[in-house]
Amino acid sequence: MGGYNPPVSIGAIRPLRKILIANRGEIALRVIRACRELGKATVAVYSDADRGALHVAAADEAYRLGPAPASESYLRADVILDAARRSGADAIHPGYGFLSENAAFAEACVAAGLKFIGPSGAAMRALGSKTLARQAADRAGIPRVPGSVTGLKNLDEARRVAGEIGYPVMLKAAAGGGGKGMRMVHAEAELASAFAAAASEAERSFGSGEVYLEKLLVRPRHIEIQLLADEHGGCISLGERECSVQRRHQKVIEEAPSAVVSAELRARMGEAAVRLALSAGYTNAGTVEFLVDGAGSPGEAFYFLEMNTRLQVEHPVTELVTGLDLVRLQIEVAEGRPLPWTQADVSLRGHAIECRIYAEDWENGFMPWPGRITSLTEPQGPGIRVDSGVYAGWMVPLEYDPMLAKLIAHGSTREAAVARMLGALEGYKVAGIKTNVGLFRRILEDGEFCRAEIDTGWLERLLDQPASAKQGQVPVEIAAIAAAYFSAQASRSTGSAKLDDAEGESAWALAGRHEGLR
Ligand code: MV4
Repeated sequence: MGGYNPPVSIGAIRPLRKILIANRGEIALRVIRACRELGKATVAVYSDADRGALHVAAADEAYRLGPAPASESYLRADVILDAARRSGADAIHPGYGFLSENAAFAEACVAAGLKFIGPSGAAMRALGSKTLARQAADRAGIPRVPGSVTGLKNLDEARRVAGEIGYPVMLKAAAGGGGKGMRMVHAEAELASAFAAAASEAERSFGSGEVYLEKLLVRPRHIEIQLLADEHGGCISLGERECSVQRRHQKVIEEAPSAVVSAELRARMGEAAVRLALSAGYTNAGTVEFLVDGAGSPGEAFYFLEMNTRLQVEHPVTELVTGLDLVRLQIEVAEGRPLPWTQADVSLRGHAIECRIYAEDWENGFMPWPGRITSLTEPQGPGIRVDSGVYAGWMVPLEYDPMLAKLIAHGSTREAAVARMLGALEGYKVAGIKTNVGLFRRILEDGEFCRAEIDTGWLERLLDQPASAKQGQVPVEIAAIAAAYFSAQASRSTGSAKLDDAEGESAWALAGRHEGLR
């Protein structure tokens, strides 16, 4: 899967002493934890809404940024840089979101004598712009979704490109991300209005009305490759994540590895991702997104979509199957350390699934549900990880993304990970606000999901069906593992940990019961 590790002189290594985390919530805690393991001092920053937040208490020092709105706090590069100056920090970790993909901020850090823990501003620009990234993919010989590689000058050009590649097509904002500003166009009659709408939304949302156009892949799988590049030309790929379970371009469940990507396809996508990163002088952690238009079998085609020049929310699933600490590695790479291994050393073990736990009423239009958490029980146990940013008594603010935590389950197989996740969800109790915990039970108990028969439109189709109408059959092996989990839990509470308790139901009987219920 590519990768090159040249010798490095020790003088190139510049240890970091104190790191400011320019973020909040679970990712701020995650970075603080890695810094602590490395013996680095930590500086938190916070808005008025986060005065009582966990990351403020967890850091060695904390500096107020300003009022709650992100535009007056976590997006205020000047105030963040001032906090770095006042605290004597020598580096900034941006986390994800906020300023993490802002090239000007990355360059302002460097100008202020700070190490930005991420790629250079130049690399961010070259690969963070969707059109520039598509041009880079062409130069690197990486297959991409057919369509334009520059912004469309006008409607006539849009009509010409769409005519060449054929409908349906997808209009996208060059400065966009995460699907915002995308417009599907199924016929030429729809193009004029869609083009105008996409351009104005792009201008409003991203400050640039540049729009390009691609062939629409119908029911593809969304596969992304995790990369790690050092500052000496070393770059490796760390396997893929499947992110097809999305709602309105918001990822809901991510998993690693993908159930359909073969080792051969993984190697080809990994080599392409490494080639793209090296072509732009990319360093630190990054993710290359692809679409796979089929079952992911050997020889299957894949298409470059875009690159995310930051650490992503879903990085824990990659950490669990590779055994690596990506945040720790980001910091070590930022210190000038060479990657300690080659591509051949990377191996994947087991299967990991992540559920993003949100404060929202998922049964009523996914309405965000800020408010006070009056009690909280988070699951634990073998193969269960909770990256949480909240606590009982915490007032979930309405100014930010309402993600409370990420629940990740790791197992030896996908079925085992699904069953372990179902058990963990049973143990996830949040009172005082509504959450989407119930949504995951609905997804993970669905037969199509259990058989990995999913694509980027699958969740929307599932949610369009009334709950009673969908009688997905949970494969008996998953029901049995989940039932064994409940049976063990129940017997643990009564003192006898047996799978086949005389008073209770055996795991297989439970499985049958479970099977019969759906
Ligand atoms: C696409 C696509 C199909 N065809 N582009 C969504 C967000 C961004 N990362 C790229 N995305 C997509 N781009 C073409 N030419 C499908 C997706 C996509 C998606 C689209 C609609 C609804 C859910 C989706 C989930 C993942 C990817």
